Parts: sequence; structure tokens; C-alpha cells
Amino acid sequence: MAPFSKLLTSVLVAMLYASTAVAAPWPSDARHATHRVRLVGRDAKVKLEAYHPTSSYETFGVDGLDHPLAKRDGFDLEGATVSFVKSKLDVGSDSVKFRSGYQGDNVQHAFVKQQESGIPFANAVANIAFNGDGKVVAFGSSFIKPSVIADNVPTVSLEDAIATAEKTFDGTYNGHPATLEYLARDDNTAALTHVIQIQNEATGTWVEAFVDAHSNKVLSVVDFVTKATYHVLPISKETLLQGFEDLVDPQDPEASPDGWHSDGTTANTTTTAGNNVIAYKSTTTGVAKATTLDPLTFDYTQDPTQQPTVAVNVAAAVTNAFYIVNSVHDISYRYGFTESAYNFQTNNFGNGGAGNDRVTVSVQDSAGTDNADFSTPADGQSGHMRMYLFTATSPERDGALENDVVIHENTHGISNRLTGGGTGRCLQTTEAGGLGEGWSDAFADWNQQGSDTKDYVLGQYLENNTGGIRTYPYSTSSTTNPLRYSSLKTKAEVHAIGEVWANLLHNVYAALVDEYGWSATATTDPTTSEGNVVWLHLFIDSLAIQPCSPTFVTARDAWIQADATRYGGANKCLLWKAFASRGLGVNAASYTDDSSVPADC
Ligand SMILES: *[C@@H]1O[C@H](CO)[C@@H](O)[C@H](O)[C@H]1NC(C)=O
Ligand SMILES: *[C@@H]1O[C@H](CO)[C@@H](O)[C@H](O)[C@H]1NC(C)=O
Ligand SMILES: [Ca+2]
Ligand SMILES: [Zn+2]
Repeated sequence: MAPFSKLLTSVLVAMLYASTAVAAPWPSDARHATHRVRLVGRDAKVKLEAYHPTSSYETFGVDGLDHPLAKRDGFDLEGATVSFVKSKLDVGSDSVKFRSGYQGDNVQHAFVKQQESGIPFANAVANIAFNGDGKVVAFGSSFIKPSVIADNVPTVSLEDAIATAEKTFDGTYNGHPATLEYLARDDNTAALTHVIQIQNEATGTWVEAFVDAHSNKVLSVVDFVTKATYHVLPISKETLLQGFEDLVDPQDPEASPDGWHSDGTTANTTTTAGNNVIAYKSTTTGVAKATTLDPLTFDYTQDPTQQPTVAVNVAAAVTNAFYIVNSVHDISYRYGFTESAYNFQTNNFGNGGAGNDRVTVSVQDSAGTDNADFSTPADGQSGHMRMYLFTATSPERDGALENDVVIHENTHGISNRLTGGGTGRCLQTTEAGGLGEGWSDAFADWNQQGSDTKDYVLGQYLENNTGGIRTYPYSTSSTTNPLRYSSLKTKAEVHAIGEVWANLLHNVYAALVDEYGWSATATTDPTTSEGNVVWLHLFIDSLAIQPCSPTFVTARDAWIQADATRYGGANKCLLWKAFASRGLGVNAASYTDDSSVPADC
């Protein structure tokens, strides 16, 4: 074996080569949908381009499609799934590994991986949704037919691969069991890789490194961290601080049966630590403690004239973050982000999914300023939110006190877990990462609307800027917000891409509320028929049935299909018109607008 320094050199060279290979000019009709360039390692000096094969995506409308075992009595999710994938993709049983599945409100979801010699592929996957009649309604697949498959016995030891990964990503192996997986590459070969989690607390790195088990080169990365980027915009209007309120028992007992302060067993805590969330400053012992125990009360009055770091302001911020992340848990639970759908809880109460993964929220995290991020590893490992201080004002402001920013971060956990069945690996391309930013803004928007749909500005408080932190308010007016599908031709950064998607979803929301009105109880009652209820159902449903590495086109198709499955297509034309109004019509492709809707609309 080559000496380590030599190995390292070859690793770096391999990645620098990859970086020059991505100099393809934007617009480009393929790379953003299949690749993502990341700067990794100390001082972000190394460029690494990860590849995620395109997902084909088909939806089958209200009626759905039979699977090969449909004639048999009873419905067997695994059997139906494997038989459908085999027939659809013309592969043998030994290529299809059933990974996970669950019963949603009205759909059964199944997630499979391609495998070779019993070794699963990391990035060649498929997902199927069956309706209540057991018919297939959606099918996404990134299975590949590789020209060359690496030998299935590693010639590089795990120890050596770990050393390579630690060096490359400037972090430490976190002890999470490493796996051996095939990796589909963009030259249509399949590499054998050691998959290793590397973390660095100080820099906030948390990645899965894919190290070639024959060459010991880093071939790819899954970055669990979704970062927000906040830039100031030259719009200055009035700033207002929304007041604090005392909320009594805001927990939803349907979603959190043991309340928000259960320790996951039979006991309750008296701190901001519970079954869904632990919020703290510095270390997990830095929770906020109840100011009175009976009844449990967290009564900290934030003092805006003092620095956020004084004790009362820390406790107020920790309390607020705890409240928001629990609320997001409860609301999203009602609409389908449950234990079996790979949510974040310590105790899953026997409802399926992997537990021990409540969200950990680090308030006033010392790793940085003027930002926030959320890391989403696979189901069974905690999601991690880091909120920072914002330095534009004096005193500084606390990210944990801007609800829409906390919701935005939290929603990364929802979209990353629901897409692709809980792996945290399916929103890694540039385009899918952009969609991720869009869902996060859109769900914050949803939470902060009322009976009249208003233009929505995200992030006004933190930098004391009424223009917020995005380029335009989200709006039904194309004057206020001119973003269209074709705007993607000039956008290469995920937040910029996300603004296009969030504005599309804002327009869908406005159309639904215009048509069906607005429910004031939508956060706890998903059974009514107002527009905001319909929107959130379609939001959650579509995440679960869309393919791995979705694009704007396939994400839109998932919304249309979610409506076909849940509402019999009642909103088909409304949805198409809203998407088409911003260029994402029936024939939209390759970032070129189309305003057409189906002929029957
Ligand atoms: C814990 O809190 C929940 C919700 O408030 C309550 O229903 C339950 O009785 C408490 N359990 C204990 C052991 O105090
Ligand atoms: C926020 O902006 C307003 C208007 O520009 C200004 O008057 C106020 O002092 C600012 N507040 C802080 C804390 O910087
Ligand atoms: Ca879980
Ligand atoms: Zn984000």
C-alpha cells in the first residue's frame, strides 16, 4: 500500500480534477439536476462533486396501475413492490432490495434500493406509492445498468478509508456504524465504497463520506447540513417586533401523547428537554428550566435592550426554540410526518420508524454568527439545528427568536426525511437542494398566513430589515415577485433556486385559499376542507411520493398526483394553472417556461 502522504495527494488531485470538470456553464440542462459541487475540508479548499443519478418519475392519476401480483388475495407491500420494480425495470429479484415502507393516511409507501451481490447501492433507489385500492400511483427510480461493477470484496480496509475521510473532511469519524455500499458514478460504473460519517463540532461539518474500497479515494459525499445564507437587501421600511404571548399547553395530545416534556420513558422533565426536542445553549445541560413547576411554566421575558447572551435572554430564546420545534413536530405529525414516516422522536410509542432521534437545538451556537443550519442524518439519528446570533444590530439579535427562521430550518428535517424514505440522502443535487430551501420558506409562509393571503417576507427581524433576507416577497403579483421557472437559468445557488420554488408554492397556496377559504384550526385539525388545509396535505403527501433527487418538474408532478390520490384530482386544474402561471406548465423542461395546462382544464 502507498504511504499515506502519497494517498492523500492522489485524493486531492482526484477532487481537483473533478472541480475543473464542473466548469460547465450554467444554464445547463443536466448537471444541476444530478450533481452538486461542494467545498470541503479545512478552509473549504477542496472541491468535490457528488453525483446522483436522474430519477425517472411516473404518476398514474386517480385510478392507478395494477402491479403484477394484483390478482392475488390480500395486499403484501413488499411483494407488490418487488414485483412491480422487477417488471417495470426488467431486473431480477436479486437486484431489488426492499428497504422500508409504511402506511400513510391514504397511501402505502415503499422504498427500495438496487443491489448487487447483496450489497446495496447508495444512490440507485426507487420509491412506490400505492393507493387505497393497492394500485400504483407513483413510481420514481434511479436504478442504473452499470457498464462496470467493482469487485464486491474491499481491498482497502475500513481503517484506511476512515483515515482518508477524516483527512479530507477535516473531522473525526463519529462511530456511527460504517457500511459497504455500491455507488453509481456518472461514467455509468459502480464503485464499491466504505460509507463513513465524519463530524467536526467546531466547524459544523457532518457528512457521509463515500471512500472507494479499492482505491481509497473519496468519490462522493452526502452533506447532512443544510445551511441558510442571509444577506441584507437594500430595502428599508419599518421594522416591528412582534410581541411575546403566554401560551398555555400548546402541545397537541394527538401528536405528542406524553406532552412535550416526556423524557421518553414514564417520567417528565421540567426543562426544555422532551420527547421531540431538546433545546439548549452550549451543551445539552444548558437547557432552560421551568420558572415554576406546578403548573409547568417557562416565563422568561426577553429584554431587547440587553445582549442576547444575558441569562434571561438565553432562557427566552431557548424556550422559544423549544416551543417552535415542538409545534412544527405536532403540526407536521397531524399531516403525516409520523414515526413510521421517519420523524424525529425519542420514543416512537410502538408506531414504527426508528426512535432516539429527537431534534437537538443549539441556541446561540458558538460556531458562527449571522446564520443557522439543520443537519438531517437518516431516521434513528437526531436532527441537529444550530441557531446563531445576528450581528447587524446592537444589541445583537438571536436567530432562535425569529420564528420563520426556526421553522425554515426545521422544515429541512421534514423534507429530507420524507423524500426517499428517511435516508437523508435524496435532496443532494443542486436542484433538489434548491427545492429544499423552497419548501422551508413555503412552510414558514404557511404558518404565518391568516384569512387573507398576504405577500410574505421571510426574516425581517434578525437584520432589522423589512425587506427580509430573500430577494423578493413571496407574492401572487408578478410585479412584486417576477420569479418564474426560467429564472433558474441564472440561479446556481440553492437559496436563490429555492426562492423560485417557494414563490410557486405561495401561488398554489393563494389559489387554494382563494377557492376554499382559510381554516383557523388547520394546525390541529387536518380533516377540514379549507385551502390552507388542502395545501399542507399536498405539501406533505407530495414529499413522500416524489422521487429521490427531485426536480421542479417531478416535484410538481408529485403535487398533481398527491391531489389525484387524496382528493380524486379535484384540484388538478387549479394546481396546473398556478404552476403554469409561473412557467411550470405541462411542457416546461430544461428551465424553459411553458404556460400550458392540460387540455381538460
Ligand atoms: C407528564 O406530562 C403529561 C403531559 O402534561 C401528563 O399527561 C403526564 O401525566 C405526566 N406524567 C408524569 C409521570 O407526571
Ligand atoms: C432598526 O431599524 C430602524 C429603522 O432603520 C432603526 O430606527 C432602529 O434603530 C434599528 N434597530 C436596531 C436595533 O438596530
Ligand atoms: Ca425517527
Ligand atoms: Zn435552508
